[in-house]
Amino acid sequence: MPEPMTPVTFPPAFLWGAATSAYQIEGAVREGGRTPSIWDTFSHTPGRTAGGEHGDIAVDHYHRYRDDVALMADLGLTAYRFSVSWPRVQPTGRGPAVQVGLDFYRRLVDELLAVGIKPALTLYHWDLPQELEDAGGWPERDTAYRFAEYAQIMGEALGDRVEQWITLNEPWCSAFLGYGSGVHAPGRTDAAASLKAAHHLNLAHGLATSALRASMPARNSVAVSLNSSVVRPASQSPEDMAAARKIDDLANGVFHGPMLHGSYPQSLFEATRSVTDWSFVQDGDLTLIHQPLDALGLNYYTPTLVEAAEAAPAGPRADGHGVSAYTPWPGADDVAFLQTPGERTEMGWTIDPTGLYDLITRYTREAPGLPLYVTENGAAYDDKPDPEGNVHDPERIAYLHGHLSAVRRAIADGADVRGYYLWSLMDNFEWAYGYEKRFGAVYVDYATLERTPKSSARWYGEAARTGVLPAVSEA
Ligand code: PNW
Repeated sequence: MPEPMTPVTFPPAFLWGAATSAYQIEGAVREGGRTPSIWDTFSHTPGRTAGGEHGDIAVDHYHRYRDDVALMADLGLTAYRFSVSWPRVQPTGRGPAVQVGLDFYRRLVDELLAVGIKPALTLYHWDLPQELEDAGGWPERDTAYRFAEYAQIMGEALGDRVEQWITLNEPWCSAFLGYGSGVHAPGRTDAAASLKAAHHLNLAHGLATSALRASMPARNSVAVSLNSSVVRPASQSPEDMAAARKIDDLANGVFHGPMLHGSYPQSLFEATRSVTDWSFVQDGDLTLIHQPLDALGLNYYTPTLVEAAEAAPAGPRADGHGVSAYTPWPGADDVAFLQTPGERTEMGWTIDPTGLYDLITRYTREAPGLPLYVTENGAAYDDKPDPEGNVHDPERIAYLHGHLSAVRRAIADGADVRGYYLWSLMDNFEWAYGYEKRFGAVYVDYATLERTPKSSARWYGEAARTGVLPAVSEA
């Protein structure tokens, strides 16, 4: 995409946010009656995360949330997306809420509101209470009902002060990285279970949406954040186009279909026939899942490039989703994943702002009238402080400039994008990669947990304060 020469200006009400998630930043895993989530168990299992790293302390946000909110205010952010740790609120995943857990999030929200930052609360960013996993986890239908109960508790507790609600973050990762390839917690490798998990996450979303509606003021907004792949065929050949459609079903259709349109794509059933007969979908489920939403959250990092292949032999594979002997793409052994050409971030993910434009315009067509938010977008780089202690990250500024320009272009072309949440506010626990991958706009020194805004944080803060993207050269 050509660099725009004229200033890139956003609508005045556009939200300039940053995003985090509970397990990645909070630490304090044994405080206030919190019990282990599947990510505590997984990260403490040898061999699961880089260097055996875990979120026991993370960046200690649980104790430093006041300072972190003050930092956001100082930068000029107008919105903050965080997630609630389910086992902090309902340690066993059932029964009455723990007051200490609710109080933590109430204090955090009040702190945000006091400085004029709009909270967006995600109910589930992957930290399932371990007890619910022991009872079967997401492949077990009851987990969806437990989630709805938890949503009800949260709606009653915080519905008076949080307007923006997100049910699930990236259920694709929960289902297919958690139960398929096993690179995420709980680390299971069972293709049939991963599709069952996907259906129960859909059901959980629908039931939780209804529970939130019933438990909080009608003015509040309910959305979901999907990791919405931009799947491109390597060529226009019918075989490559079919491969791309199959991956699109498995990445997008499996969630967007039931949530937005009330049905699974027929082609998804066909593609996965060798794995499951989908008999776990009960009469009435699609009605429960297909609840009216107030907005759709899109998380985007990089596009996915595929081609048709001979059925892949079993064995380790690297497809940009971590390395595992098992695939997160059930029924797609005849699809090969290619590296999109171009510059890459530290994750090995190719930088492609056009993908974000394509994603936004696609969902503008697919869900007409539904406001969109970019609920995650960002880049990992190998940031290091200079001798004066400053952290310069011009690559991240260029990444943000490119992707925000793509958002602006989509708005100009008629898309209703209401806000953008940079992933992430600060460096944090990057799941299976541990602390090595730094996504933050704010640098965290892991020895002292001291926070230092990188130059990208200043750059982004200026965009937030002015509504105009500063030039990239101001890095
Ligand atoms: C998202 N993949 O994770 C999450 O929502 C964040 O918690 C995470 O830190 C961020 O993106 C950066 O990774 C993903 O393999 C993890 O396709 C893996 C994939 C996608 C998103």
